[in-house]
Order: sequence, then structure tokens, then C-alpha cells
Amino acid sequence: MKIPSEIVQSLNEQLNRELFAQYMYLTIAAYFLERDFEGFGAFFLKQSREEGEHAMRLFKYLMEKGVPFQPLPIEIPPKNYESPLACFQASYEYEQKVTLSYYNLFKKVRDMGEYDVEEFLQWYLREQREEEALMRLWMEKVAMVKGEPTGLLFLDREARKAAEKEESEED
Ligand code: OFO
Repeated sequence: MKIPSEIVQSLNEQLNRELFAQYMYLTIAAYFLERDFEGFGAFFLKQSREEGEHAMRLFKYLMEKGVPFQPLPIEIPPKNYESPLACFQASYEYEQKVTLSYYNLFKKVRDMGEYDVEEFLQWYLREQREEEALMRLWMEKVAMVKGEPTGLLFLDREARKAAEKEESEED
């Protein structure tokens, strides 16, 4: 079954949001690596890689459905964060924004009776739930240390362990 053009457009926009997330997390990884926070850097590199995979999943679906690919411009992510906490706050806010965009699309797809697209989108709803929870957890941990260097260095080590653990579980 052909996907209605309105839904194709929205799926393309979701793909663009995933690519922006990939770019944004790469920029945040650089923020940390430039300041020698290697653990937070590894954490955001992993998040960036995952966002690229989310974009690919959408790309493959569009190809499978025989939809011509329509590239959209990717916005330049902000770079000058004022603190490590600001990086996590911005990431958490972005995840919530992405969740909302999937909810809106999900509703549209359901109202239009596009059941195949609805089934495809279920994965993204689960993934957004996990990503929001992860970003909120780290944002709260970082807020707790109130910019204090010993606390930040401890969390930096923890972030590295978390990134490595998730990576090894994926292998
Ligand atoms: Fe792609 O999961 Fe976040 O945005």
C-alpha cells in the first residue's frame, strides 16, 4: 500500500530530526572532549551514533515502501553551552520535543488508518521513552553536583562506564 504524501512528508521530517539529534550530540561530545571530560564525551558519541541508526531505520522503511528520498537541510546545532548541566538540559529538552513530534505523527497516522506506518512507529515511541528517561537521569545527576569539579569527574567516569556497558550489550 502506498503511503499518503502527507505522511511521507512527516516521515521525512522525523528522519531530519534524527539526523539533527546525531549532529547535536556530536557537537555536545566535542564540548566535553575539548574540556577533557572523556566519559561524557564517550556517552554523547554513543548517543550520536544511535540517533544515526534511528535515521537509517526511517530511511530503510521509506525505501521499502518505494518512496523517493527527499533530503532536507540539517540545522546547525548550538555549540556554546554554558556548562555541562546546560548540555544535558538541552538534550533532555530535545528528546521531549522529538517525542512530541512522534506523538503528533502517530495520531495522524492512526486517524488516517495507516496501520503499517502505525506499527512501524511503535518502535520509536518505546525508544523515545527510554531516551528521555536516560537524559533525565543524567541531567539530575549532573545537577546534584552543582558544578563541583570532584563530583563532575566522578560522574564523568560513571558516564564512560555506562557508555561502555551499553556498547558491549549491543555487540
Ligand atoms: Fe532518536 O531517539 Fe532520541 O531523538
